[in-house]
Amino acid sequence: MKHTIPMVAFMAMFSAHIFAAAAPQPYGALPGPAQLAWHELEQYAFCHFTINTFTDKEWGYGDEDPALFNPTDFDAAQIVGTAKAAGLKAFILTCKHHDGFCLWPTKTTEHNISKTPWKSGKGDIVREFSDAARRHGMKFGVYLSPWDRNSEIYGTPKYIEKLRSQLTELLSNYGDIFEIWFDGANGGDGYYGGARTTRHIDRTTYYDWPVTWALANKLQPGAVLFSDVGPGVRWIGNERGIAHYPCWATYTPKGRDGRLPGPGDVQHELGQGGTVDGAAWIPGECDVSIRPGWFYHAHQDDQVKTPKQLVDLYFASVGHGASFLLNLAPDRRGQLHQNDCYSLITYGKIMEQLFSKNLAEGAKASADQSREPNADNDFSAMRVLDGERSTYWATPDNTKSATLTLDLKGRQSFDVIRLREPIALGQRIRRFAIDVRVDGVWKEWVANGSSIGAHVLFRQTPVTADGVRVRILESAACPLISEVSLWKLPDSIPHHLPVALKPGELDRSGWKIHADFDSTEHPVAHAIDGNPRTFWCTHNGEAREHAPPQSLTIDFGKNETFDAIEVLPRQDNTVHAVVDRYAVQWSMDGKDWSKPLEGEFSNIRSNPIAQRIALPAPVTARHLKFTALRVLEKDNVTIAEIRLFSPS
Ligand code: FUL
Repeated sequence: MKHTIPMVAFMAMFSAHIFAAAAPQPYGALPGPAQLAWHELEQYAFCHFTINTFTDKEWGYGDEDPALFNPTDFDAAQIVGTAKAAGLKAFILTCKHHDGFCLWPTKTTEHNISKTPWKSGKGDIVREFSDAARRHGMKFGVYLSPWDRNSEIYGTPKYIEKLRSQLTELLSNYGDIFEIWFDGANGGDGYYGGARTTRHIDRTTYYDWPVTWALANKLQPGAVLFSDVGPGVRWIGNERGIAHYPCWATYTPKGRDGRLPGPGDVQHELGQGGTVDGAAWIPGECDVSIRPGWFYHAHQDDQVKTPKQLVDLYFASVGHGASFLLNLAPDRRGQLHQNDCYSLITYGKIMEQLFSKNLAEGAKASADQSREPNADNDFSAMRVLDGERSTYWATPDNTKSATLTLDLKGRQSFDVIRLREPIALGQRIRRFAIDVRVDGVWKEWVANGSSIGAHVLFRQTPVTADGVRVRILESAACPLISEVSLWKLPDSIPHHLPVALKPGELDRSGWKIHADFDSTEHPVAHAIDGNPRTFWCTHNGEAREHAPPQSLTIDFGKNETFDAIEVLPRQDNTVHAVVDRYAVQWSMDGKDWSKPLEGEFSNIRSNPIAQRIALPAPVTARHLKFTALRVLEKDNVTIAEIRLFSPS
């Protein structure tokens, strides 16, 4: 007995040592191998290109003649290559949309590509895209609509067999598939083999999803299965490409009626943020189209999202912890329109520039607590800087809060920070804040950090600092971090589409524009964005209108010579707030302005076309001021576009 106490103490010390040196235990729901691989993609392409491209519709009824599908100059490499240039890592094709038309020569229905004039019925669009994706080093995925408005047996159990046969064809004949996309949409009515009726199905039971999912898993074990409820990846709950923050990778789906949900029956709102400590690992995916519609419509050519909008979407999706599924809509040639190409390629360049230099490189990382190393793992704070997702800084068990500090290699200027947890061990951190050290003083930079998971990015006010500190305030299990990195966005991100310059028109891409009153709803930047539908408006929706005189000023960034100014009034069929008296002035330095040249826009009420102000003689200046002196009807000011022309 006499030896008991020292012996117990010795054992305790010994086991504490063993315990401390062991790797941390996983916490909560965990990702499977296919999900771990999927998390590394972060952003990838969707492609809606089928019969609707040729009928100008978003949903086909199912009665479309396959002969309509006839791209004049199909080029999978142009589409996939542009997606690659945008930095997208994979490509998911709508192999069959709701109209039931199959883009591959399926044995399950006559309603397919072999009945089209394209390549005399010998073509296979799924093959073309899957081959092109592989050639470009990108993964390939398939979208297969469960709803089929063409099939005469839709609504009967036999249709489920047909759907599974289609799935089997797609998953057996086109190589490795990384994601299978099951759409929850089901509008009821359709052609249904000529019945032209409405068919209701019970979304929770009709498709018998567990059996279909098991089939998919058997044929493609490396694929993640997408639907409103997963089981591999969940819908984020909107088609705007925006995840909530926090956005947990774990999720407990809830059905509308409280039953265990099937796809199409889930409370979508919940998908936006997931569930903290949710039942399963089902991370969110943000799907959004680069155009207003999912399919190509020529009248939307000027509404393609700009590079700036794509960057914003990246931060609202990947930045919040979800993935970014960006839809591309090839035109009737079977290629991406030049505006889409411009935005995608420019977006790719911006992101490449953003991630070209990690400003945390060369820093020294330390922590107030670190786990003891063992033979396999070091667990030190320096692991957050080694660029490896699988290595990480770890704290001792039972730790719930800790601080990690980076002493940067000198002063660094940055505006983006990315954090990662080693997700193979679960999503653990619940709350954190980030400070930066500026001139020796710590200042809070990110206040409300919560979810991290595979990735979270914060785009903040640019700062020049020599230290960064991550304060973990709450964690469900001892916190682990595999990456802290710092980045700087390029100074200028194009916020307009390229528009063919009119003869003599000055290029507006480097211009900076400013207004006396700049509204958030209709910013003055709209006056030089090349889009005639958008406009600057000094009424911001609130009670107060900002009445004339109202000025906008433009800095060309260099001296320009011009002899005409063109002003386009708003083009939305109203004369409210349309300018009909103006003054223009110019300046070399933005301080000393020329005498105002005043004038009127005659007949603008009846004919609101572009108005040309011809200057008496060519002017060389760096700045222009346009002042609206009077408007029609309302008490605020609107301008759709302002352009300058050099002397011919
Ligand atoms: C929706 C569909 O109804 C749209 O047509 C599109 O395919 C989109 C990605 O999913 O639910």
